[in-house]
Amino acid sequence: MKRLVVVSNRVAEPGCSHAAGGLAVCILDALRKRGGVWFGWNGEIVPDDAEIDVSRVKFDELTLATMPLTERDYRDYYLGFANAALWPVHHYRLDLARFTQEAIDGYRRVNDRFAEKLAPMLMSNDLVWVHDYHFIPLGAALRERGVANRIGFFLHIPFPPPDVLCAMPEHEWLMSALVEYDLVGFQTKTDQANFLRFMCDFMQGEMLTPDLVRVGGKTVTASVFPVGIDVDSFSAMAESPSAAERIQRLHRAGEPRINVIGVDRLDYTKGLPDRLRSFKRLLEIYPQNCKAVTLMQIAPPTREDVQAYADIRHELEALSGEINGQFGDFDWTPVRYLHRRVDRDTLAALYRGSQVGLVTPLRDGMNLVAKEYVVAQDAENPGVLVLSRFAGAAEELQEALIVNPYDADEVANAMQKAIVMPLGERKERHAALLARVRKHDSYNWMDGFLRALSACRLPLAA
Ligand code: GDG
Repeated sequence: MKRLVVVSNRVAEPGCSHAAGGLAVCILDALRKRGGVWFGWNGEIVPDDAEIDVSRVKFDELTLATMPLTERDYRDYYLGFANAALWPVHHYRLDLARFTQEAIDGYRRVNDRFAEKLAPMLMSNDLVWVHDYHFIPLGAALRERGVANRIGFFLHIPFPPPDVLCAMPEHEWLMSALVEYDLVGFQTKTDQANFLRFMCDFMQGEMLTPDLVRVGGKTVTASVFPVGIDVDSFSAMAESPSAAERIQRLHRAGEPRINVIGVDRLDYTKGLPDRLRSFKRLLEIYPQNCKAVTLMQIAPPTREDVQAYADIRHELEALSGEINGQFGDFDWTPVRYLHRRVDRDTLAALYRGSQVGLVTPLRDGMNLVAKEYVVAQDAENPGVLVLSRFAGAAEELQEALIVNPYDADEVANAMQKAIVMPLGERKERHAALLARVRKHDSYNWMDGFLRALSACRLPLAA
């Protein structure tokens, strides 16, 4: 079997995946099974004049090869371009996007440096798998350095419609870099279609087959590989005796007869203020839920150095305070909002102890929380998933209650439907959802991508 080399911005050590985030979760699940090298940033920030070296740590079959970023790189590449330009544009939020020349230059510089360090580490047979928007031009930078290996790219976040994308300065440069990969993978058919439309309408691409496009003498395969989770290990966590004990404690803590759960990094794409407004509408339209239903929202901090993230935090705190002030009582807190990370076992227990899973992003590549919620349920008495139509997961998870997260009344009505749903219907929906989550688990995702990459025609050596 060929050696696998995975590249992503952040590398997480097995056992302490401190970065709460979907990408780390699914890469680690995948790499643990197969072994290989994981190359990326170690989370450290060093002075601008520091020497940058790659360090290596081995965990059984997995080698982590990491390096730090300089202060300037962190500011320009990570905060400036990746998180203040690419992230909002790809989530259709041009209003929040900030473009500066320093940021674009920093993005190029860091991609070049990663290519510079990675190229000599590669063996000619390695499969190289680059992840996400931080490294769109990495494949092209590797090709410039003579790397002729098969290189694949997977985009974890949405690919926006061409009209949105072309508002970004340098979009032509970025998109032409994607053509240097042999395979580009997306979460959904919508993302794939947006990409192919961009290639054909804006870059004179020509479709050779439904997923093979030729652009300026290069061909690239664009396919769909929905990300999944490690179903068996997550369901074991949710079914463990310690989870049962935690669930009992949750209910003993008193308040909720019915618990609605939300788990999201505190990111403006996740629709948290809209979610709280929907919960407020639930209490207004169906007042019988007062004192009976609690929304528990876990929202660990993320990217706090970007202004838009500080803003969303204030908005959320004000809203939860307002709802608790208006509706709460001595013996009932309607919204329990935790602005911190909880450990994964606790999360599994919280999902299982909650009758409604509320996953209502305004735009999301896939959303693993939706899948985790389904897997964590007791099949004999499962809870109900309320899912945004704008999460990639909605393309598969049709048996959830699918909602428009911008429409507070629609979400409130779906929550009410979930709360009163008869056991038979809950079981039926849950069984169908679980089958779909199993079909696209983390192993199938990795296997599907790597098979497709291996099947791509080798590029000509540079
Ligand atoms: C990106 C894309 C795509 C969250 N809070 C805590 C915690 N988490 C874990 C969840 C889940 C993961 O983080 C979040 O994954 P998502 O998929 O929901 O979202 P993003 O972080 O935005 O991930 C997304 C994903 O990449 C994979 O391709 O699905 O669309 O945006 O696993 O459980 N984990 C712990 N404590 C927390 O407080 N332990």
